[in-house]
Amino acid sequence: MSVDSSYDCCSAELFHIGESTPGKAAAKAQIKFDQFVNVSLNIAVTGETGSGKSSFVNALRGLKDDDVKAAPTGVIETTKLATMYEHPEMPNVKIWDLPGIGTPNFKAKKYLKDVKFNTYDFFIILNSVRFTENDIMLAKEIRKQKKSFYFVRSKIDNDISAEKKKRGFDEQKVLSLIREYCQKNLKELGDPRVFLISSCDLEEYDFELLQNVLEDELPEHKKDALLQAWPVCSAASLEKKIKIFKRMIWAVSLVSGGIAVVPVPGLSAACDVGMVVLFLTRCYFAFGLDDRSLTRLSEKVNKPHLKDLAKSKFVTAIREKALTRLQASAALGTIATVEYLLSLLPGVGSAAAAVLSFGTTQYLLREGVNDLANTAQVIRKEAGLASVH
Ligand SMILES: Nc1nc2c(ncn2[C@@H]2O[C@H](COP(=O)(O)OP(=O)(O)OP(=O)(O)O)[C@@H](O)[C@H]2O)c(=O)[nH]1
Ligand SMILES: [Mg+2]
Repeated sequence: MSVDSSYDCCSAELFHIGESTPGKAAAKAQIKFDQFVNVSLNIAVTGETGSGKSSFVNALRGLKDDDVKAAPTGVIETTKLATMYEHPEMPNVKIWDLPGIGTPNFKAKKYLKDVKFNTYDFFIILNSVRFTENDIMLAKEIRKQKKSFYFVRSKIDNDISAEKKKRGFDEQKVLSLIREYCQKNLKELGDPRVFLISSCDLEEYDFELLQNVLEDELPEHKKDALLQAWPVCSAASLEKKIKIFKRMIWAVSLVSGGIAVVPVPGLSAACDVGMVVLFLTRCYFAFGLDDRSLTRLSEKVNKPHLKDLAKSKFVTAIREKALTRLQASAALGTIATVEYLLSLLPGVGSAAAAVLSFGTTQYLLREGVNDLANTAQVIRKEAGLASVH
């Protein structure tokens, strides 16, 4: 693979994105990249007291309830104020644990005002039994405020393990019954969908379906934020993540690729090497290759050796060289880190890092994303989880 640093190497890309000059293309790429790492996504999790809100917030953040940074959960832990939890690795994604709505004199309008409803992109309304008058009142009020809501019937694993003990147990039948029962309560809202979920096991039930529906309904620029942060819950969800990272390679390469960038006012000026490192590090976390995700997966499938598979060139480099706390900050990447990453590639001199060319950056990112993607796929396979057919 040639790593030509000249202008010409990206003319095909310029044509592809419909820009006439490198400067304009780079400015467009910079906006794309800035959106990719910085667009805010605020998810509100609400519902009755004890319905599993805090556990769901933790699950969305890839945390177990007993992790240090987890939202407190338990039979007597009650969330009384709206509490914001940043996604641990993607701070632009914020998940809000809202107070329970269980009181008898619940007033939806006041509740929404108190929790500052305008902060959120959408609401998830949880219930672990059946949806009640309060849930319905809240949904109506959310609709009035022109926001979206999604009903989640939580703790499905409890229902399944209770039903399993009965003779003639049929999981699909049980799930259909729960779904119908919940939907019957929600008729007056026009038959909204109900997602059956267990925060203890995101690979099961409707968690992936919820991801797909959110993806369909979110505005375009918010989708990538959702896809990066949403826990890997199926082979298809991993594939989607791989795709969005591959799709961004052109933008990162253009901006950090030695082309004079027209300054875009108001955008964070992520420096060249910072972008490269930030991008690959995000990819590493999004694919679930970090220690915490791998430990969680190993425990779930009872295969302690899974971590031994996360030792490819780039996975090791990213794990060792940094980079546990991700901010869209130029300070994050150092020339030394990028030089180190480049040294993993055959045919690229380390001095190249001082001025990254378009070709070099694209080569580095392609190799990096492929290496991380392959490793994540191999680990899924070894874990015995379903793969894409
Ligand atoms: N089996 C199972 N238990 C769950 C699940 N989600 C939550 N729980 C348990 O249900 C209990 C209540 O969960 P929380 O997440 O604290 O509920 P909450 O809605 O935040 O409660 P409040 O803050 O008091 O309103 C805890 O003991 C959780 O461990 C789940 O999906 N499956
Ligand atoms: Mg709580």
